[in-house]
Amino acid sequence: FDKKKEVVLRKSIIPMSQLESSVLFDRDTFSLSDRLRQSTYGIIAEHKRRSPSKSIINQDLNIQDVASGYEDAGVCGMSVLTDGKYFGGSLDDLIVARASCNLPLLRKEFIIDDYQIIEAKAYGADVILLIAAILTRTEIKQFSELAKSLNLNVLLEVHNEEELHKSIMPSIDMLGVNNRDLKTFTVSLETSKLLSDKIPDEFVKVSESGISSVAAIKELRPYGYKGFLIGENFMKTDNPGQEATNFIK
Ligand code: IGP
Repeated sequence: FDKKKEVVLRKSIIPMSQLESSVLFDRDTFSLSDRLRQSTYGIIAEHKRRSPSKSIINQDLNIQDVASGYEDAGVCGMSVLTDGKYFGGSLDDLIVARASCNLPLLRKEFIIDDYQIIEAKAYGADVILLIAAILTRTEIKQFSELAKSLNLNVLLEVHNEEELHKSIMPSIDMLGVNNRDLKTFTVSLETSKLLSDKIPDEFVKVSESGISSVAAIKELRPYGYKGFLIGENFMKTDNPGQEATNFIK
């Protein structure tokens, strides 16, 4: 897992104190969980150029156009992949998205260090993702409490009951059930259905991955889901914002 090495190198180039004195670091953030609670549609639209499961999805778009297209469509938030190795993203993508829209932005990243949370805020994110499969309960507590102290929302991602039990704590805002198994890449909406009643009501429930139709969302809503994270289905088209409008009417 060379994320650790990457973080060590990044830290040596831009020290944490420098990030903390940046213009974006000191700003009011948008709350994704509030928007999802109030929304009828609950779409979180992702920017993703490629993925380990599908290789290239779309390399030809400007992230400015994608961000403003999603905003015009009326989505609740935008997820920006910043991992370079597997997803072809970067922190530059995040900062360009920040400059292009006023949506709550989720930094989609494998977070394993406080430094990445400071980075998330300094590059314009409002929300961080924590993945239960790669973190201990102690780490989840440390990272989510740091995020809360910076006024960032926390989306905690789980794939099974064990991960869910390990992760429940008050510093989490939203619980995301990933329908994709990160080890085998198989996708099943049943994962969201099975875990829904195990998630306490105070958390906003988000269903993530493999959602490719309005029918799928209609199927998941009765299970209490208020958020739907959609990437590939939008990004595989020439106009992701236009495709997103089909999910908001
Ligand atoms: C989006 P999809 O199937 O609509 O493109 O999925 C999102 O859920 C997926 O990109 C994702 C992800 C992650 C990526 C969910 N959890 C963790 C990287 C890391």
